Amino acid sequence: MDNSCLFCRIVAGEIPATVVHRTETTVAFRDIDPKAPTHVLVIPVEHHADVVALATANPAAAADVLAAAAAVAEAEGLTGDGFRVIFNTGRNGGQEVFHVHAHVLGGAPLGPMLS
Ligand code: IU
Repeated sequence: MDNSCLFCRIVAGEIPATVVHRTETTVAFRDIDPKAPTHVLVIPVEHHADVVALATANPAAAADVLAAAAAVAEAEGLTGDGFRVIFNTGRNGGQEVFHVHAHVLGGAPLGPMLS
């Protein structure tokens, strides 16, 4: 755990979040500033800055994040009409929190990716 990392502190229960799914290796919680009717962040318990660092250091944990994202989409009723999973990565990718997270977005048509 990195004490200076907001998402590590959410995992530890030190900062409140609306957790919707949890496994031994992942936590999923609602984004505080939702960009779609459903907007959930899925993170690994283990701290890695971004998806490249995660996939390099612990590919099994990366797979766990994807499985958790799919489980969240199913639980939120998104799989019928579809949804979007995004890993913003680095400065050009618009990443603001440097504990890797998958955005799971859905509940309405999201439009083209780059609009
Ligand atoms: P990004 O991919 O790093 O840009 O996304 C960070 C997300 O984390 C963004 O959608 C924020 O609204 C969200 N978030 C949050 O859910 N809880 C927080 O305490 C903070 C950011 I700070």
